[in-house]
Parts: sequence; C-alpha cells; structure tokens
Amino acid sequence: MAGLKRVLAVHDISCFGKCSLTVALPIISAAGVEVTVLPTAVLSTHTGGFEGFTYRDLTEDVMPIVEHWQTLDLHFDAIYSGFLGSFEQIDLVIELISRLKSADTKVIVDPVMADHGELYGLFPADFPQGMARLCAVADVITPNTTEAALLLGRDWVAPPYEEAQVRALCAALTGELGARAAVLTGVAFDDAHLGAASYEAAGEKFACAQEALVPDMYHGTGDVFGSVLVAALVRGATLAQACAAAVRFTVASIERSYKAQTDNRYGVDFETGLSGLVALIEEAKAS
Ligand code: PXL
Repeated sequence: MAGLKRVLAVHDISCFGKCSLTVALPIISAAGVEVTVLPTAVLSTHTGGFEGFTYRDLTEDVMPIVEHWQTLDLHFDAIYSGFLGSFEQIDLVIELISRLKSADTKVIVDPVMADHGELYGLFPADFPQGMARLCAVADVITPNTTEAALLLGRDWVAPPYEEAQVRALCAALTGELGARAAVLTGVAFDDAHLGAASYEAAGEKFACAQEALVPDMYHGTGDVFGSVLVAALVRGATLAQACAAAVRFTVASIERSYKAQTDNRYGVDFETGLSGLVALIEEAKAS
C-alpha cells in the first residue's frame, strides 16, 4: 500500500528566527509529504545577526538515532541536509546517507556556509572542502553563488551574470564535484530580477527561474527555497519545475515580509503561503 512520501531533513533547530528545521518541517508537511527530522544541534536563534545565541551540539546523538532507524527498516524518498556545524557532522551525514538511502532515494544537499562573497565567520577556511565531499554523494546540490565559488575553489563574482556564465558554473558544479544536478541560487541577470538556475548533468538540461527582485535581504530564505524544491521533487516535479515553484514561493514570502517591514533576522512570512503550496507545485508541474 502506498502511503505518504517521506523526507528525512537533517538540519539544526534554530528555535527562533525561522530557518533550518523550523522551516523545513512546516513547508514539506504542508506539501503533503511526511517529514522525519534529524536535529544536528539546538540553537536559541540562528547565527545571522543575533548576539549571544546558545548552541547545543547533538553530534553524539546522530549515529544512535540512525542505528535505531535501521532496525525499523524505514524508507525515505529523499534525504535533505542543510546547515552542519562541523567536519565531524559532514562525515556523519555522508555515513547516514549510505546507511539510509534506497535505490530510489533522492539526496539533496544544501551546502550552507557562506553568502555575499564571505564564508560565515563560525566556519574554518577549509570547511568548503568538507562540504565538497558531501556534495559528491548528492543527486542535487543547492549552493548560492558564493558557496558555488568556494566549493570550486574560485573567486566569487557578484551579480548580474550572463546566462552562459551561469550555465558554465552549474556544469562545473556537477562535473567537478560529482553531484548529478545543481540548483544555483542568487542568480540575477539584471538589477530588477532574482532567481535560480538548474542544471542536470545527464542530458545537460539547463533552466532559469526569475521573479521581480525585492530590494532587501532576509534570513532563512535558502531554507524556504530548499524545502519547496525538495517537496516538489518528491511530488514528481522535474528539477526545472521544482526550481520554478521554489523561486515563486520564496519570492512571495519575501514580498509579504517586505510589505510588513518585519525584522530581517526574523525570517520571512512563508506561513501565509502554506495553504496554496500544493496548488503552486502542481501548477509548476503542469507548465
Ligand atoms: O539558514 C541557514 C542556517 C541554518 N542554521 C543556522 C544558521 C543558518 C544561517 O545563518 O545560522 C544555525
């Protein structure tokens, strides 16, 4: 009997600030997909712009949780990893993927570590090399342009970009890192639009999804984007369709927060869009 599709989300819980598991869980569930969570750490807030946050590392709990699940013979349609706090956690995620993946499990890795040309201050300079090892076992990786540059050992180039430049970067992410497909976020071809590009190495399929730019920056948008992408893929969308749905949902969430002028650190209003998420994904699948 076919039940709900099931995603394993491996991220921290940032208790306040709407990112990581507090975003992945509601969004993927609202898309009609069951979510199993593996929290890698518990923080009082995310690390973007807050001082004095707490950080409870859960590295020691990861393998016992995985070993228990192995006794239950669970099946995951996707494994989705995000923010990881250490090299040890990167290795544990590589190990848990090899233990929990079935032949039809899609592995989506968001190599969260940098933005706007800078590696986040809490990571050592060689962290991108560890993330590159995790990307090698992924079906889809979802770096922003800064993370892409760091993963490939290149200098970051600020937007706007030429389409050929973005396509070449996506091809390098798959060709040099070993992931089957890449979704590059933070892609802009002019000053008025922002979106993402997707590339599948098999068949060299390249597509771009762009929406009107909202002139402000909010935390947690990468996790909103990744969660919709994962949910859409599990619901049978192609990579290009999933990417278009994720861009649309994320930009609409940003627009609501921009209109409400809420604190940028507090995340975006994705909640208002949840009731329309299944329709949005199905619309993207039909186009
Ligand atoms: O949104 C990614 C993310 C997840 N978790 C933590 C973070 C960040 C981004 O800064 O700090 C703890």
